[in-house]
Amino acid sequence: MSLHRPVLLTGASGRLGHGLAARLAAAGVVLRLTDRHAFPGALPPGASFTQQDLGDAAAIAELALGCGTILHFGGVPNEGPGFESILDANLRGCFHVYEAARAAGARVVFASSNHAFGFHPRPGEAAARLEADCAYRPDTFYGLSKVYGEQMGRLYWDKHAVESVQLRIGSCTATPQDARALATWFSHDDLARFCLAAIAAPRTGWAVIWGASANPASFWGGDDRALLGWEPQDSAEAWRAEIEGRVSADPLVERFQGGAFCALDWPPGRGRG
Ligand code: 15L
Repeated sequence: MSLHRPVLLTGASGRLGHGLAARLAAAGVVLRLTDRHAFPGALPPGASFTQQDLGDAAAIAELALGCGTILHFGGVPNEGPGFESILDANLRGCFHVYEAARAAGARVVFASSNHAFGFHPRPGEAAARLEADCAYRPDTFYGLSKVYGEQMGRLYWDKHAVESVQLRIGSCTATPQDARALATWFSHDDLARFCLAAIAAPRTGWAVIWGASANPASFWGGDDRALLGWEPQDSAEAWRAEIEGRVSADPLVERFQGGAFCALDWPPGRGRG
């Protein structure tokens, strides 16, 4: 792959896509941006923008033609009202992106999520850090849609030799927001450096990366980062004094990696302790 072929970024107007576009353009990446919502503010230098829904397979395929990489950040980014909310963008949309990648000969970087693993207990005396090949334990329909996306990448690699990197994003915010983020925080700069490495890597096959900064308290262990030559540089530890007291009063939220997502729709009457 190469930094010289254009890169298609879906979800470019979203919380992560917007800042990522600016950082990648500053590093010299030629970007084709797309989102169903208008791009907020001025376009980064050299970038084009097409307002497009992921539901239109032909339009996505056309946008991907000539691209070396598709950074797939589009889709519903949180648990919505039930299963229907993720069906179009996260399931059908992901299929359209993989079909477009197959036709274009492009690599996919899939914005997966820690919520595909949210019902794993947090590491401690009874549990070790998770390795990349651990079992999926989604905490929501949203998390389940990320399992589907990762496994769609697996299918397209095994059957069609489409390369993909599953980025299991923790908490990507400007600064870490609570005690859980001492483990899960992923800085915007580490995300951008990761994307540059994933675009430039000579070969990835179907690879998996935990999307977190170099946090000593991380929930996650080994992954395929050596393939990309990428290491995170930031750490949530610098904010420890400020955030370590920010914990939930709900024991259920504190027990599992997915935090508050695990407590959503938890049946009344089922114990939380
Ligand atoms: C995610 O996948 C969400 O998109 C984001 O809103 C956060 O909840 C994040 O995970 C997290 O777990 O902190």
